[in-house]
Amino acid sequence: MFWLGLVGCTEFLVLRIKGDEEDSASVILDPIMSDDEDTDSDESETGESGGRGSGNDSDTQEAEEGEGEPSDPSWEPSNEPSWEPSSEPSSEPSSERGSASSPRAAEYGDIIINELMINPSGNDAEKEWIELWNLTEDWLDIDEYYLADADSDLYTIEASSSGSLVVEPGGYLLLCANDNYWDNGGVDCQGTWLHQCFGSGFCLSNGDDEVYLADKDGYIVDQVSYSDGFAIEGESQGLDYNYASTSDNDDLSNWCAQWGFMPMGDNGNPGEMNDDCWGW
Ligand SMILES: [Ca+2]
Ligand SMILES: [Ca+2]
Ligand SMILES: [Ca+2]
Ligand SMILES: [Ca+2]
Repeated sequence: MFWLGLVGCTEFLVLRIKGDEEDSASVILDPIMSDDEDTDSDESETGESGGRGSGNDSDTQEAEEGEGEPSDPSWEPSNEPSWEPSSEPSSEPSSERGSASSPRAAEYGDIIINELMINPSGNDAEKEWIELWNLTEDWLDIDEYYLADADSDLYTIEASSSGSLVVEPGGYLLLCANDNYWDNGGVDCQGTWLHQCFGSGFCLSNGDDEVYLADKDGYIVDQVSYSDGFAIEGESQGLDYNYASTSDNDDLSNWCAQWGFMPMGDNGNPGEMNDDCWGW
């Protein structure tokens, strides 16, 4: 558990699980005020919190609960979150059909976490990536959405170019630690995150970890939690395309190492349909 962020924080985020994943937008990430553990220092004094100490070069994190959805609701960012979710509803009308000229905001279940390069060969900070898959017949937009985990990771996805976080019906979208094709293993990326395993960025731990995709208001769009041993170095893990749903991707037995050949030598199917885990 990370307690690094405890000191000096007047505010932290809590993952609140309101129901199971079958409920639309069942999970919301909310800021709440802490009135028991915090000191009286103001928010500007939180620089002493975690993220800049030594020992943050490891890509592994302490074991938590193993598989399944996180049941521990406590979430304490290790430094001051730059995230101030609005209480206002999303400006995009959710009932409107997304089109190429007017994509709609992705909601729960619309787009799923479909493939993860957790432990690339070489430098993880340059070569991790996440593939999302749009399961709808609409054009979807995830601009200003978040990547987070149950610990300290929280980061607003950055578009690689204007409008790049719009994805066509049935299309794939690649989020990368580094969008340089020649450095990241040969992946065409539409969005990036700041690779920090401790601190204000986001990373895919090579041990156990969680991946949350949350919308602008902090509502979970999809989440996947994986256990230690899930990642294989140099091979992405992909969801069997026969099990493409927010709930089916919670079951790690529906995932398998991908065997597509990436340009720089690792295995994976970024931007392409995943392998059928049971077809051979
Ligand atoms: Ca990693
Ligand atoms: Ca993480
Ligand atoms: Ca899920
Ligand atoms: Ca893929």
